[in-house]
Amino acid sequence: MGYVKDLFKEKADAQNKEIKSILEQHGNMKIEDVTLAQVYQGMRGITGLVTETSLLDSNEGIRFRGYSIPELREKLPKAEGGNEPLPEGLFYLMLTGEVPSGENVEHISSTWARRSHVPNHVFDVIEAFPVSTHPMTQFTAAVLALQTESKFAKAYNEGISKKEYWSYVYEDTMSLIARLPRIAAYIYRRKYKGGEHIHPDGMLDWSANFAHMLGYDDESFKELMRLYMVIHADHEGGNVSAHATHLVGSALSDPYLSFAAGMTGLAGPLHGLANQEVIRWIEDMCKELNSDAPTKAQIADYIQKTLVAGKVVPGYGHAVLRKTDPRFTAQMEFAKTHCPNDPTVQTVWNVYEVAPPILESTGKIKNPWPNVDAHSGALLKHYGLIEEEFYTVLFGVSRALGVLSSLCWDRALGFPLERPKSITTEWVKKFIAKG
Ligand code: FAM
Repeated sequence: MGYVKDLFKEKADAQNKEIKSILEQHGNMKIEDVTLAQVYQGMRGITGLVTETSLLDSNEGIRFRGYSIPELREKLPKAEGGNEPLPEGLFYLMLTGEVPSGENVEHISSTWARRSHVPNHVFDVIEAFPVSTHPMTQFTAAVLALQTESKFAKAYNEGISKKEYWSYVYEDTMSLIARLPRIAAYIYRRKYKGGEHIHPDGMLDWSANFAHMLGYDDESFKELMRLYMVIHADHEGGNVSAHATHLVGSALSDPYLSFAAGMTGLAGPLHGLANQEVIRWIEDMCKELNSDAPTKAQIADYIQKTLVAGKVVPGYGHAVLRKTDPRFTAQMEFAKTHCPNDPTVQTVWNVYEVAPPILESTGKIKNPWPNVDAHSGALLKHYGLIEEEFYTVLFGVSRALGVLSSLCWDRALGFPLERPKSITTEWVKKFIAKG
């Protein structure tokens, strides 16, 4: 057993003990009341899940095991000559709760490089789709096709003790994360580059190899990929992709099946697909105005027009956050260093100045500030990755780090089948009548 796996098990055993004692002493403690409005309105603000990997504060943004994004950018090991954190390090942190050394990160990198082989039938499944198929559909189908490789499913089938679940989920997690860049790059090159595929380079870190297989060998694009893979990885447990992965995993569906569920959720425009929608919205605005640098007044008019048409302004608003998303700020800082004069980047910054007061003035939008998706497309476009339909796949590859390390915790902590109670409006009416 590898030392990361040993360390994870040690941490999980300790956590299990602690949870047992918390529940013995405080299991009946009430943490909040639930209103009917919350039940009808997307369960906002109802605490109902435990996710150990990260915690979201509505004003401060995400913290991974207690560390904010600026702290991660400082503390996590970097590639040689690089300034951005390596996502392998974030995975290690989310899984074990410890900040990794350079050596720990190299160990994860080389494990993933070793396990990155994708069987041919997965490519056959991708090839069976018309090229025009949305990349997220191809991606999710490819993950399902890869389920043939699940060690958990095989072991379960053969009959294993509950105590061993975590071990097979861990193995599947490591292999699935290792394989995702190859699958994603294959879909990209098939759809947009005439099927001219690029072989992996086993000497590169996970993100740099991904960039390489996509066809972008520029060092600063590799840095962007490292940052991108870190900031999109996890956003506590209630968001659609994390919650879906966790929910499906609770039925003991293996990590491939569970992650595919998360990805079908990420593919929705109110969640991960928003990064595609943002760049389309900006491009539609530029087309309509016949300008690649719309003025702030023009942007303000276009926002009003979007709202009047009954559409959302993509990249703005959040179910939990109430301030500018630090994932937006991290990308803005990256852009200030690498591409401050890019016209799309400048438009993103102008939208940031103009949009919040307009959204706030509607009186109903709870968070008028930008989220992670408001910035990412402009950066990708700057480096030539202009195919916006592909952007959510990048988000998905990154999201695997968070939702799968959480799945390891779910099984190591022995979490049961998730099954909240639902009610009908008829039930509600009777409940109200009873007073
Ligand atoms: N533009 C226009 N209207 C918006 C809006 C926006 N950016 N954000 C919220 N609203 C509306 C919302 O549609 C709702 O309208 P109705 O009452 O008419 O249904 C109202 O404001 C209250 O919504 P809320 O309570 O402020 O937000 P929710 O918690 O219901 O929804 C989001 C949160 C993210 C779904 C919503 O803000 C939105 O649709 N934003 C645009 C899409 C987007 O950027 N999604 C990405 C979120 C992201 F961080 C991620 O998951 N990757």
